Amino acid sequence: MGTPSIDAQPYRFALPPDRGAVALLVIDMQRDFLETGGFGAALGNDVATLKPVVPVIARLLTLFRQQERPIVHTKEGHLPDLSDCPPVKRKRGREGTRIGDSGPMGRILVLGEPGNEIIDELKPHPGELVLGKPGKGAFYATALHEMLRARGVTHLVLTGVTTEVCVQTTMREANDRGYECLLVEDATASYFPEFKAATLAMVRAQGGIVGATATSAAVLEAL
Ligand code: TIU
Repeated sequence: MGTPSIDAQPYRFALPPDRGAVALLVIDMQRDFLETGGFGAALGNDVATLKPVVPVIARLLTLFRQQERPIVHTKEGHLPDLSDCPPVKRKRGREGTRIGDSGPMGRILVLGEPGNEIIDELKPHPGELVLGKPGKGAFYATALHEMLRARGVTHLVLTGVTTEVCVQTTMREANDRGYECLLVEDATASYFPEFKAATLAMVRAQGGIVGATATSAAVLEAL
């Protein structure tokens, strides 16, 4: 017996015949994370690191729209009174740049503020679900599971930022709820490239313990 390879991925994301069963999840592609003056920058990150995924997600959106498959956009943010923000989260970070504080794009990580808007390049189209979420995971304290079940969605194609925070948390939540999950390798980014690489590896290790990963080229081809 040798050491098991962390790249081993016997798990296959097999496409169901029903087009409507495969949804594209675009996680937190909002100004807060991708533009200067938002939450990501306030945490000390270089927001330019995330930019390369924008055209890749745009291509996936185009195909899902053409094929009339379900699309869900999420936006991380809290209610203006911060009643859905645990104090432990609010007290983290530097004074003046914490959740709820005022910044160049409005109040940081608060729903409805300019920083909470999805970036122009990936603006949702009418009819697509846009979901505010108070947690890192998109299923926590939201109706996402019910919304997906009501539409007959069984398979999720995950994209967005950041890989090891909101994307990975959401993928783990989805896996535990019985969804087939595929993370698109070049459609997700982290401020820390090594964390992205580790996330992709841990998702697909152990026979796909959390799901599968694939390039956008492979996804576009398969669809
Ligand atoms: N800080 C960080 O990497 N991410 C977040 O706080 N939220 C998301 O990942 N969306």
